[in-house]
Amino acid sequence: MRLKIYGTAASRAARPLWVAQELGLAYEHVALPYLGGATRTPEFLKVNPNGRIPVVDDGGVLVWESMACTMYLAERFLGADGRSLAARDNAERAEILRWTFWVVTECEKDALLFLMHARLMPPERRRPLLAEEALRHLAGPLRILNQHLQDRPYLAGERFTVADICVASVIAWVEDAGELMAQCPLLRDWLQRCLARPAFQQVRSMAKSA
Ligand SMILES: N[C@@H](CCC(=O)N[C@@H](CS)C(=O)NCC(=O)O)C(=O)O
Repeated sequence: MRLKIYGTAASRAARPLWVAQELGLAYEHVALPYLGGATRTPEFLKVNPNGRIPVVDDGGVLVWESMACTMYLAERFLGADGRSLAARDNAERAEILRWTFWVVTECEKDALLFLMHARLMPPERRRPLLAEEALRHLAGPLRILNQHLQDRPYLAGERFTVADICVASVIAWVEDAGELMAQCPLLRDWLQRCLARPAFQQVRSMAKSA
């Protein structure tokens, strides 16, 4: 198959997989795990010298970095119904770029700290203070996104775009941080709208069965 997406759905590969599912793309899923050295073999290092997933291979064009993979697919492909997740004008392009860079630089590290230390790591290795501190750091940026959502249902305006996928896939890591979500009700509702989409639900069930 011409299009391949490398990386288990239980990883940042969920981001490009979500785009592929939204658009109904035909792709081969090479569900490499991120533990156990599968991303560090000489063969995979030729695909991504960083030794990380996800990677999109579009007929030999290799894209790594999850947000780059996600935006590449959205720019490159339309859905079968002609639907696009990419920018249709400069105003949408500005929203997609700024919120995607924002979530990676302002939110991802803290969201991941919370996920690891409050949810994923074995209880004896968790450091609850790190998880609490991460949520405190996130409160400021998430209030800004909450405010942005005051007069639009999606990040770029009236329609769902790749910006929603890039941002929701990070904020989903703190989805069940009840107090934080209660402080940002518009963001909480937007996140639920995004995560309820059939394409995301498909990716979530792929992750559960991984
Ligand atoms: N900034 C990178 C981070 C990629 C990353 O850390 N991927 C993890 C899985 S979510 C991985 O491949 N870990 C395996 C390793 O580092 O050996 C991106 O967004 O793609």
